[in-house]
Amino acid sequence: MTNPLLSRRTLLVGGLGLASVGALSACTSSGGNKAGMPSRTFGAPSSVSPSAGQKVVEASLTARPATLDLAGRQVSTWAYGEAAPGPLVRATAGDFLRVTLDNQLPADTTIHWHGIRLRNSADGVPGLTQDPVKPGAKYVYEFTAPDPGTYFFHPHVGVQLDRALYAPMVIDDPADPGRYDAEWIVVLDDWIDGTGTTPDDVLKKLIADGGTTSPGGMGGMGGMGGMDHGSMGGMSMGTPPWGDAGDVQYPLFLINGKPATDPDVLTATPGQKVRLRVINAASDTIFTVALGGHRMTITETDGHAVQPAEVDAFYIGMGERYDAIVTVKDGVFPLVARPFGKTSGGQAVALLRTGSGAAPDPGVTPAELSGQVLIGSQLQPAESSRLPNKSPDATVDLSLQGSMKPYQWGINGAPFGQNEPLTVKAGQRLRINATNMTMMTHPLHLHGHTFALPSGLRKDTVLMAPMQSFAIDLDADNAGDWMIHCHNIYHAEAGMMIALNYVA
Ligand SMILES: [Cu+2]
Repeated sequence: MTNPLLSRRTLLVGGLGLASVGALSACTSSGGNKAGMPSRTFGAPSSVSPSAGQKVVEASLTARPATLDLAGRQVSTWAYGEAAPGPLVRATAGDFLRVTLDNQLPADTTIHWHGIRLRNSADGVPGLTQDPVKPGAKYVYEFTAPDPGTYFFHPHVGVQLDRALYAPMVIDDPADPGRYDAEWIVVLDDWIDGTGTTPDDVLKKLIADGGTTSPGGMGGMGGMGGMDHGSMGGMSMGTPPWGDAGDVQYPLFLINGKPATDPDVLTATPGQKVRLRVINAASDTIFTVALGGHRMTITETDGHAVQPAEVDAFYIGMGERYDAIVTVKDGVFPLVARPFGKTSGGQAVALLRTGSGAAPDPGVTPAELSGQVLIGSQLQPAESSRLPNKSPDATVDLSLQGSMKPYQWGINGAPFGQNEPLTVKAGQRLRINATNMTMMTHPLHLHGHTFALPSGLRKDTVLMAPMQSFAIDLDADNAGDWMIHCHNIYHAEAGMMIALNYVA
């Protein structure tokens, strides 16, 4: 308790009139249990076996320090192996996955299988579903992946996601009609690790820069405390509603681990139908994604089919996934992911090459970026993706709260570890009245389930604009203790998380 950040944090939390256990204590290290979390221990993972005839897909991942070459710039980081993103894990819906994590990091870690409706004990949340995996230790994740779709995985410890600890995961649909000739997995990231700082240092600085006073007192948790941070320009007419979209100024943005000056390239043949699987693995960046010279037909989000929507571009929040089909033209085209609301670091660019031609400038602005830009929550669900018609059996409120100054984020009046877990009974249709009471946009993510927006659109991660509300419904069909949290990893680590616990 000698850490000055922690002691000041304790004071701040005390200002909430709440118990002063610092949920942020974990911020000051890369691992370890959060103070304020239930002090549960789990031991070895419970054993589970594949059922008769179930195909077993095995993989192993070593988390370790690595040096990456980002267009000639060497950065020290932590990775799954020697590259960012880590290796693709791919299976077919219904397969049994057995993935061994070998922790060669100098810190505790875990793996969370983002978006997968898996058994609770494989969900990768230390203190809630498993013990942290210690340095030098191994942990075997065994689970069935029931639903096809585009997913990814990453640690659920500290701000480790903002290193290179992320990789795509694809669960194929055995009934897929095969409407495409080629596939391009596109993983977006914002990069700062090893550029003179680390994500842990970034978080410390955010907290330090947040100061000790809250405009309007800890009314801050009431919600409007972010008003002083940046402008409200994003709220004006004709511009997207994300308000002040990020906390961190990144020096680089990556597609498939590569900066715009050394872009990833997909080679295809003119006329082919290419399926894009776009994953936002960034920690603090909403992107606008466009493919120069093409319109894209969005077919899925977060693994769920939508009514096909042809767009020029789309927004993608941290943790979201969008699948699109594009019939490719002849030439060389930039796939651009432009960071929303960031004033430095340029943009992420990859290339689609189907013919001859020079590569576009790394700063290229495809006309599509200023065309029709989809806000994903406005998609309509495919009929096959709808929840059955049913009235809610129970309703709970979920209020996203906090501010930049002080740098303090929470749900339902307190940071994680001090807020009261939401509860649900198995078999219930639960309605969560979610409201963003802050002046920033937050991607709200639910573990182990997906939810339906009022339109019926199924998601596991949804962007909530400042002061926006959604009534989201879920079927409680996967018992356990689960997280609901903001997928801005800095907000989450600062407390913007809450548990959803199944109760008898
Ligand atoms: Cu957030």
